[in-house]
Amino acid sequence: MSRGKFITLEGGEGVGKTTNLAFIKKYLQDHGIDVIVTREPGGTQLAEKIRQLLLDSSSESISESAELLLMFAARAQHIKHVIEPALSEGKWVLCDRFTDATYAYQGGGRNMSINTIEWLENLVQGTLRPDLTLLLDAPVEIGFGRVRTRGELDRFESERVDFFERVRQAYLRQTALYPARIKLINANQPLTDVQNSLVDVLRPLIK
Ligand code: Z5A
Repeated sequence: MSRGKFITLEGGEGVGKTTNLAFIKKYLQDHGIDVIVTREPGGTQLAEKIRQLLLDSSSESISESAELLLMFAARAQHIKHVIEPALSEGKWVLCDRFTDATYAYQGGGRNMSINTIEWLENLVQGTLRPDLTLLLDAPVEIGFGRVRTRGELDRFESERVDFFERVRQAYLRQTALYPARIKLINANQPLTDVQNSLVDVLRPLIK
């Protein structure tokens, strides 16, 4: 049996990851692909507990190093218990955020060392990298406008606009570094146009 494909969906707040995840799942299933959908931080019992700790805005302040290590701790569990087993069984894995988010939020947003992130990436993932990453990109204020009416803000959502500007720029740097893997999708257009762009990228992969 051939190994499944690993697809990640990335982008800043409110760009439409959750909305488009459901669309991509259906598109792949309609083409006969066995796909599981998961997310980071999270995806296993322990990793979801870590997610709660990371998003809780009422907890004690979390140091930048602790945040980075918790992201990778959750990722280690997720890879071992969900991602690798599914890929080995020939299933495709569609994941809402992965390590590009660490480069963007901890590297870009928090200005943490890229070398340290790379070191942890190699330690935790070995050779595992996504086959395809779809980066939904939109100006920060567009994403904010779509989601800031949802009520209480989590620990990341409470960050200021300049934090999210750095996140966006870091995502764009990742895209420039890995153009074959990361495909930039303009998320600042009507949903049907975003989804047509997604299909254009996905079509060659399922042939
Ligand atoms: N994080 C990190 O720091 N480091 C890491 O390594 C990882 C994560 C893995 C949790 O992420 C936090 O973890 C995240 C980074 C950090 N924090 N932040 N910010 P998350 O993915 O759970 O949280 P999120 O990014 O805040 O997700 P979100 O706010 O739910 O956004 P979204 O999923 O991209 O958006 P959506 O829910 O699909 O869409 C939002 C609304 O816009 C909704 O009403 C849609 O109907 C609407 N929408 C979507 N597309 C369109 C278009 N094209 N036009 C108009 N309206 C649209």
